[in-house]
Amino acid sequence: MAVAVAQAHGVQAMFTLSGAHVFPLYDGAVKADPPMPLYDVRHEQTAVFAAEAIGKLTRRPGLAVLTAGPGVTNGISAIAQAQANGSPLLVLGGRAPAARWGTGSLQELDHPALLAPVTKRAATIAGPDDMARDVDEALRLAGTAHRGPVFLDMAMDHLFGSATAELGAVERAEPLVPDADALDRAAAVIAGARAPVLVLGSDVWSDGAEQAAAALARSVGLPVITNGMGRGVIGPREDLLVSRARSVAFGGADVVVVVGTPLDFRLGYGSFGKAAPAAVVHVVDSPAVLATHVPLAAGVGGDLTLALDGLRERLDRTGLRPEVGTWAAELRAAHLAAIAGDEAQLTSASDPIHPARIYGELHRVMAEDAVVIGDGGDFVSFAGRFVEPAQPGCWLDPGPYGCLGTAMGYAMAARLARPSAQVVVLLGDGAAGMSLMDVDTLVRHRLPVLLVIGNNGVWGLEKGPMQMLFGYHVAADLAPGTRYDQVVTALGGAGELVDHPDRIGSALRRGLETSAASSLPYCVNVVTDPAAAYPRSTFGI
Ligand SMILES: Cc1ncc(C[n+]2csc(CCOP(=O)(O)OP(=O)(O)O)c2C)c(N)n1
Ligand SMILES: [Mg+2]
Repeated sequence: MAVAVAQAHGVQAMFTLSGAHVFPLYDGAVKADPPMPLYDVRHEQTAVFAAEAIGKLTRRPGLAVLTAGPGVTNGISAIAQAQANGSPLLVLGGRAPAARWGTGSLQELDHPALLAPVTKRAATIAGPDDMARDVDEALRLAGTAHRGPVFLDMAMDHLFGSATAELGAVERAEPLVPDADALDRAAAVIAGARAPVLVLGSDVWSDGAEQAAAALARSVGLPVITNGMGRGVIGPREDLLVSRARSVAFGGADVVVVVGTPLDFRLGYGSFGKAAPAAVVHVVDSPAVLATHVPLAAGVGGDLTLALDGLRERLDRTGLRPEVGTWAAELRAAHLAAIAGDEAQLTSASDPIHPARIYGELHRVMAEDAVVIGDGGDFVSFAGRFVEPAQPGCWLDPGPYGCLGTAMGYAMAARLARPSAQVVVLLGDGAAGMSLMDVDTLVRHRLPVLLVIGNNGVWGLEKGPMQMLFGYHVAADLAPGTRYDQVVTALGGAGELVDHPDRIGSALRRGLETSAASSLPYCVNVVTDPAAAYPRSTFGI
């Protein structure tokens, strides 16, 4: 019944790791018409990360099924990440039998108490008769802005019971109409700007507002900085994109309009402007996530397409001040200068290999619709700088929760959600250790992806900062040159070690071709220079 309800909501796959507490859910998946494919993994975090990434990529809730006790607790980091990312997700958990509760049965734990802080709702389904209604409500809640994870568990004796229910059609929720006065205020602030910047974040994509966002930027000529899944809403060839001129833009802006992302550490907690503080306009998909920790010149909460179209219509009537064009041109020039300045690193012939060279080579082999996944520290920070997605919905980073270990789960989801696109997974060697065993899952389920490891033999993003803060470092070294490619090969995939810059390009090409031809993962394990740390001024704390 749960499976039928989930299918009615568009759920197409179940990610799980076996446990007797949830067998009836497998039975339901296998016997559903059509059957729901099961992707069985080697660690529950991979199941939840995969379901989360299905939510991110398809904008419909993903489904993970976790067995009672340790199955659920193993999934918690990924659930917390889904909460921080606003990813639509349903996690169904097994639960020790109700009839034995409190008497010491295997894996007895009251999960909802543990899950409540990291979900939109965490509850126990009271009995078989409530199953259809609760799952339906959970999927609705998870998929309604502001999106996020919902957790439900069901006692084993109830789950093995039976009930009947009428399944109604699933209607789309009505979009939340943003307040007209708030839109007027926001438009007035923008119309008075001399140096505005528009920031487009993940929820622009999640809320399906990428066209409205691009239309607003283009119609009024607003310079744009993108982040998270908002990357690619304005592509690299458009003059409005100024992401690489971030510090100039945020330093000189008098108005910053932030759409679809929180005013968190990634955006200086919402404080912009060097000489004078910039006025901040926050536009979000739900009033519940409007920033409260900084003064806002205007705040709009509601459906992002309606909000952005509403702003565009108001601004089209008034027009922006003429100096905005000069400011936008200055930012674009700074953006292009930063890109031109990358060239030396992207083509670096240094030996040991500079990680930037890997990105220089990737530029040559990556298709515009490639899904790029980053799981690691410095290696992924370099990716953020050097990889500019051409389309929205193609960039998967961990988001503000920053949990390492997403790689194989996100990779599974990307392969399933985008069957014909390249899937390029960028891994730090430290991060790789957290999910590499799930290469076995990619192999068993024939999910071909390219794994590129920036193997610097250190937890780079921790080693540098500890050295800077304490003058020494500890607990930051890994074994140098570990053959992660051989791990992938041993698990049934293929791969190779690259230790010379001139061999990166051909290895990447081979990896893409071999994985596509064999339907297996391929690992290009590049030994990089541990001294080539990502230059950073803040640690996000
Ligand atoms: C689950 C988890 N544990 C620890 C951290 C802290 N952390 C952030 S970056 C990082 C280092 C990552 O090292 P690696 O993947 O090798 O990438 P590198 O920085 O060396 O390129 C660590 C340990 C984290 N973000 N998530
Ligand atoms: Mg490393």
